[in-house]
Amino acid sequence: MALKLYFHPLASFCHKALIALYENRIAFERIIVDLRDEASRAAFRAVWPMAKMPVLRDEARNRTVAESTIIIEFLDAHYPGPTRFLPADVDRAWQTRMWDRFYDHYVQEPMQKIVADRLRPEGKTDAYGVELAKAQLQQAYGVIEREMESKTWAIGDDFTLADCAAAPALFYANTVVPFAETHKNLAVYLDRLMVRPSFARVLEEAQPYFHLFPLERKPTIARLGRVANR
Ligand SMILES: N[C@@H](CCC(=O)N[C@@H](CS)C(=O)NCC(=O)O)C(=O)O
Repeated sequence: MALKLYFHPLASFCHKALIALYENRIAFERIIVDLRDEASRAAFRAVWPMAKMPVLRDEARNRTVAESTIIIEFLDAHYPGPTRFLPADVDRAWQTRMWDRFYDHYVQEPMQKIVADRLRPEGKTDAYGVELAKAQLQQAYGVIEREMESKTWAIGDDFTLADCAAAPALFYANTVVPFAETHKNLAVYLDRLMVRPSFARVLEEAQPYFHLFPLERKPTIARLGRVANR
């Protein structure tokens, strides 16, 4: 098979790439990376020395593509389908990139910081860093709440790269710092993302691994149940 995806079914940045592959029904070989396993980690490092997932390998083009956003741009360019992840219109394109960056930097990264702190050795945790990450999530929730007052998807009517970024970021962020009771528009948006068939499939495949999530509160595919106002 021309395309290989190196990923883990629980990993949020991997979800982002999987959504794009499932949206356009692109065939690919799955290579599950287990970073706790020395052989798996070494094999992955040989493909991408930074050892950050996801990584896409296109054998037909002899290309190794790292970084979830770039993987989606690559798929959009070389394996286009009915869902276009980057709008052709230049203004809509920069808005898409801006919100993709927003979800990665201000939702995924603080969420990862909070989760990763639990995996640190005793005496090496960073309580102040976790406090700052929680505050940044709250700040981001406020921005998204206002933004999603009038939108269906992250930049308007069309599902784009920005929604691929938003889906796993909000899904795990809601597990770590729940927002269903405090941010209605945000909750409605997450519910909408969770019933999108591409992301619903990603979550279904991740479910058997949810018990490995290192916080007491585990992820759940139960919808938030907030009723859309439009
Ligand atoms: N900026 C990267 C972030 C990738 C990333 O942080 N991946 C996580 C999994 S969600 C990872 O590989 N973590 C392993 C580690 O940090 O050792 C992207 O967008 O792909």
